[in-house]
Amino acid sequence: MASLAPGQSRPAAPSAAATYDAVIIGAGFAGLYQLLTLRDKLGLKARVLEAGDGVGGTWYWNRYPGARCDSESYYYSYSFSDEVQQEWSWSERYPEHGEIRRYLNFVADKFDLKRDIQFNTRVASAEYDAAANLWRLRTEAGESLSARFLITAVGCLSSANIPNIAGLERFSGQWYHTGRWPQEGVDFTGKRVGLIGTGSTGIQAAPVIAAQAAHLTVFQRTANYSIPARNGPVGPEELREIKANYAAIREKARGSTNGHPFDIAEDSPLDLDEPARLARYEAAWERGGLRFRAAFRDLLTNKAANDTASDFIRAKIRTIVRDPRVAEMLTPKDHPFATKRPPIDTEYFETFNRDNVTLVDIKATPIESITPTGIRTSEAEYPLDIIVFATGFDAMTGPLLAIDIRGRDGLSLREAWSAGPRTYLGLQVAGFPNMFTITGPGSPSVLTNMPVAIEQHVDWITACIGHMRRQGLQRIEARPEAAERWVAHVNEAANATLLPLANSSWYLGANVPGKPRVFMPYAGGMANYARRCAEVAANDYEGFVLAR
Ligand code: N01
Repeated sequence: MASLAPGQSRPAAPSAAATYDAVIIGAGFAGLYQLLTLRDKLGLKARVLEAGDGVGGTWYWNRYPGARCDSESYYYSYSFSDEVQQEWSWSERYPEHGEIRRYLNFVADKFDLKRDIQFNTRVASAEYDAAANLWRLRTEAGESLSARFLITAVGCLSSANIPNIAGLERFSGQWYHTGRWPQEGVDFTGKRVGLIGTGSTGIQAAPVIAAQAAHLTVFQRTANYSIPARNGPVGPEELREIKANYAAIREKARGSTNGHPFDIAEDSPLDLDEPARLARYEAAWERGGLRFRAAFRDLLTNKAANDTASDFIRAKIRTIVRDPRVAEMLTPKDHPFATKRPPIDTEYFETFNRDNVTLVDIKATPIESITPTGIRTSEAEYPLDIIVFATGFDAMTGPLLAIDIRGRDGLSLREAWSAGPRTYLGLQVAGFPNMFTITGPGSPSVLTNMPVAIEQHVDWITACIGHMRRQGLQRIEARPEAAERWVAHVNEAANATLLPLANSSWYLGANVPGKPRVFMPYAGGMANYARRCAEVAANDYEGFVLAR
């Protein structure tokens, strides 16, 4: 059995068909906080089932070189405990994956959560038993559990997308997906490395791999925009100020469009003359990070406004990258800036000025196969020792559909979502009573700073279950017509933005062959969404059926 993380205690295995008030799947940000509220606030008998051997969720699996958060540490964190906020000190502006794991272990230990987490346990199936009003779960190891409430805290980006490229099984070197990175790390010293994928992950990994490997070949399908992160240490003075102002910082994040505690400018780039516009973009570029999007109010709603940002970044790429041919290949042309989740980087474009880095455009010269010794495109063969797949995830629905979930009358979630995910508020699926999906499709989730979205969902679910227990209610289920209306509203919200213009975006499921193209997250804004959820609860949970 795997060793325990520091401070981890091993919970007893449950007896056959142990029954809980709630089973939570996943021990990342969402699962940990959900366990805490259900167990310690409501006094429920709750258990977390977690596939990994430690807490962390996305940060348990994503340990690839350069993996760090794109949101800033002081607000990519829990807000529910001022003690945690005051006791924990972040070392960098953007926390590295190991530091986030240490943070989550600190929280789990502080609240003694691990005694109710069963690690190394992957859930195979969950079926609703209507007669007993219970969810019956089976793990891959064959254990059975049942629970009144099933709460999925499986993350939006946890189901690795490994492209089906002919010949991979014959490759004689090593290959890895970034989202399943070996805990012991990978030594690239002296190796010829091929990196497929230039999303946020590939863009973080490329400079770090290039600095260590003998040679790095980046296989790019779609050129991407990226903004410099401007990472650095957080000094003691800054830390003191953050800790003194946490209440205001959190309030601002919760009241924002995407869970970030900063203001979005109120004007449009089209209101300014060119020198003033460029000066604004320069300042935003120098400050770095996802906040670049806040330089103007309408970058995601007005194509002409967006063009000015896209052109600014294209010009930056041409300035940074010395070889004009390579710069041209790296210049995004087929989608507006930020319609795919914008990466932030540390010397990504600069990496292509190194002698040991080659860029291959696999839209122009597609990969034909993986050979025993490398990758063959329509034009050339690239000898490799290691292949890194930074090819992303079967996002949002993938982790849920990986479990055989069945609601009323044996209806599988896969059938219910055959034309794309349909939820009410991203919290429940009609036909799946007492199942809650934390940051499920149809909620703001991945369009926000995740801990804000997670805390809002957990608090809502906890309040809902608390209400049910006080009222003696045993079952809550989304009404199909409420879900239909919500799905229509989710589409409407997406169509009011430029987001659907990115054809190959994972927001649309377009990165996974055969996946229905539906814009999955809710683009109407975090604060609006939270208000709507609060109204639903205040109106006696309108849109849900509650029963004894
Ligand atoms: O995945 P992606 P990611 N052949 O889907 C390419 C979050 N995140 O892991 O654009 C060749 O964005 C694909 O090409 P294309 C963040 O929300 C957060 O990078 O589809 N190439 C693309 O270039 C992010 O958005 C953080 O044409 C193939 C790349 O692989 C999300 O995770 C850090 C291919 C996949 O990009 C996902 O990012 C990192 C194929 N068959 C990620 N299939 C932090 O906050 C796909 N590609 C730290």
